[in-house]
Amino acid sequence: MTDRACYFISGSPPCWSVMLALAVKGLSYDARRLSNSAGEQKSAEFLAINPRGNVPVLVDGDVTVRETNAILAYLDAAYPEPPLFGTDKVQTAEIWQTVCEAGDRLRAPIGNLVRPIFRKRSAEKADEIMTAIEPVYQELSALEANLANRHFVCGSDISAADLIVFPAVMQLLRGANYDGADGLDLQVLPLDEHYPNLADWARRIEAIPGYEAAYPPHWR
Ligand SMILES: N[C@@H](CCC(=O)N[C@@H](CS)C(=O)NCC(=O)O)C(=O)O
Repeated sequence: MTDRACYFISGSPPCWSVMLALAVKGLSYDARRLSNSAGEQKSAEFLAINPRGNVPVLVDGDVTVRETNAILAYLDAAYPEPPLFGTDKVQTAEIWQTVCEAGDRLRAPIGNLVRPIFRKRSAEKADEIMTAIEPVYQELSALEANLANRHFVCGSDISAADLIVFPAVMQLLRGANYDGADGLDLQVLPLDEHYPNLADWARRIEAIPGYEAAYPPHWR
């Protein structure tokens, strides 16, 4: 029995980031899945936990935290080992910079471009999707170059930056492989061919103990 719970929607990159952080920290938790299609995040019961009605939310004993980055920072303060935000000011600056930029330049645009694919509207939205992915390619290429001589996005150790970038990249791959993406070549699969360093990096993250428990249930 644990006094820690993570409220999540399956397949949500922010939720996955938090669950991966819990895995990296080796913390047990109750994974409380909410149904987006049933609108459970807007239920009176959940609004009592988060009046904004969105996820992820971490409840850790008597502390309740919403917002992905706030949760990651909270976890690092409450459970310092292993650190998610580096051990010196230069690392901390780079990690926070990457976390913020990845939210804006990867997670948000990828979420926007895969949504029509998941809704099986990729044929009618093909031009918009292919335009929207252009800046994402630039980010992926920069990551690919960066990972040529680093094991993780901000150095030799996993950090919050990896935990934000990884779910976004995985969502893009799922979109590229989705039934509804028929006829649309997003130029990311197979990842080993398009971005081999990213593929190696993804395998390092997949090897984290606790990875399986964090994996989006409806993707299994
Ligand atoms: N900035 C927020 C974004 C949270 C967010 O967009 N959550 C989505 C899931 S990815 C959600 O709860 N959507 C359902 C809703 O807003 O009703 C964070 O990173 O925590």
